[in-house]
Amino acid sequence: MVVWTPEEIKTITGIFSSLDYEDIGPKALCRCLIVYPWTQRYFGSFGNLYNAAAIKSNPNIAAHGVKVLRGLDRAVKNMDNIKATYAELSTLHSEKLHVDPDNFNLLADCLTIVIAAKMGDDFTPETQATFQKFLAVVVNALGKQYH
Ligand code: HEG
Repeated sequence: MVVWTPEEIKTITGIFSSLDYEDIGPKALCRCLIVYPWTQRYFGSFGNLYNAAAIKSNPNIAAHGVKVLRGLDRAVKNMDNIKATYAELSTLHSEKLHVDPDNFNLLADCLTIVIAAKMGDDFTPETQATFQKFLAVVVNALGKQYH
């Protein structure tokens, strides 16, 4: 059972309340697809992913990036119950989409980098520690239904 301090909850809700999903979501997903090109295999029906420019201007990828952040929003709103909140999403990624769960960490790291770049000096080591803890819980919950 994950325990959150009031300070950690404040940090996480603070980050997400000031986040522009339409900006950060696409940037994080694009970065993941460009830096780790094997992650592109799950998006074969999304159109042109030929190079970095194509990925960054692909509207289906942008829309999916926003969708992923909205998915994270559910974890923020249910911080004491992330595992149960993500049970169905985990089953979907495992049984239907067959997404290798290692990829959750890759996307989480890309999201951290994009948010760090956006927040600049406000992304202190303490903020990073809390954000990494949050993402670790999310990644763990998304991997729960794999067997
Ligand atoms: Mg996943 C669908 C969230 C990582 C590939 N992802 C979805 C959906 C959500 C979501 C909310 C829509 C589910 C639905 O339609 O009911 N994804 C989500 C989160 C994270 C994540 C929160 C991790 C932080 N996803 C992830 C990774 C990959 C991936 C790492 C592949 C590298 N997701 C993926 C694909 C779909 C979804 C291929 C289906 C897209 C579609 O066909 O529309």
